[in-house]
Amino acid sequence: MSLTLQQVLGVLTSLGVAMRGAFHPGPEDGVKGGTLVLAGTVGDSAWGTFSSSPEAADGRLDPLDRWSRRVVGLAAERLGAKALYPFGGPPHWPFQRWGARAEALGSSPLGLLIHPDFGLWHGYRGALLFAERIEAAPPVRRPRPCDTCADKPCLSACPVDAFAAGGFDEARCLGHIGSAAGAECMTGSCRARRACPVGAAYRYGPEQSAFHMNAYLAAARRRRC
Ligand code: B12
Repeated sequence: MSLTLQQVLGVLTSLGVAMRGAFHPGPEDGVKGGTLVLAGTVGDSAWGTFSSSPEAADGRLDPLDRWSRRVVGLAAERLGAKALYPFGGPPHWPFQRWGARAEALGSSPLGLLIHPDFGLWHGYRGALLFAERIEAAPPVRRPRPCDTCADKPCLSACPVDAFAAGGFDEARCLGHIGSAAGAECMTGSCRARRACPVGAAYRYGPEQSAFHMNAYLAAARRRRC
């Protein structure tokens, strides 16, 4: 009997990961296979499961990436798929491009993908690549919220104008969040991201925000060493 998307959803949900859409990759998607299913998070959907995991408590580096490898890896094993991850590069798998193929996502001025309901508060923990073609309807296209957002508060909320030049000035951001003045960005999450009115109900809480911001800062410092 052939696999259904409902079965994939069942396995991912049982492991605490959200299914973030599926599509049939073509040559432009950089992978060969019949179906790619994305796995990730929406708001705090996996926060409880992750924060009570052994990886979160063992004090070793990159707990969320190691948790993702275990959980998405287990799903792949159970379903006969190959697991791919958003981290571990470069080179990086094009998760944002895949995400936009799989769900009603659009680009935002911050470089993060925006969802009409979840806003900027979502991410990816892995993908399952299946050799077979699993029945998957294309995502229902919805208007991109940024197109009707006149004020674009995301572009003016950063205290050090890291988005002023039309891209993301990472050095500016890091200089600020690594200093005492950046404490609010660390615990309250990126102020530019928070300024977006879309998906406010999905905003990360202080613990989750601090975790992600610390992970980002620590990874950036390691890259520089
Ligand atoms: C390298 C990287 C970074 C770099 C550079 C990011 C950049 N802006 O260029 C640094 C370290 C700065 C970074 C920071 C952050 N990142 Co980052 N990052 C990545 C990573 C690992 C690879 C991206 C890449 O180079 N892909 C290779 C290209 C070829 O893939 P692609 O999908 O086809 O790339 C497309 C997009 O880049 C897009 N694109 C290019 N320019 C622009 C501009 C706009 C406006 C948009 C919308 C898209 C876009 O077009 C490309 C071609 O289709 C991805 C994970 C992944 N594997 O995708 C996460 C990822 C993009 N990051 C993510 C996040 C959450 C962050 C942070 C918020 C971290 C945090 N604090 O929590 C910050 C925010 C920075 C910002 N505002 O841009 C999420 C984004 C989720 C989402 N909602 O879209 C991802 C997908 C990781 C994940 N596990 O979910 N990141």
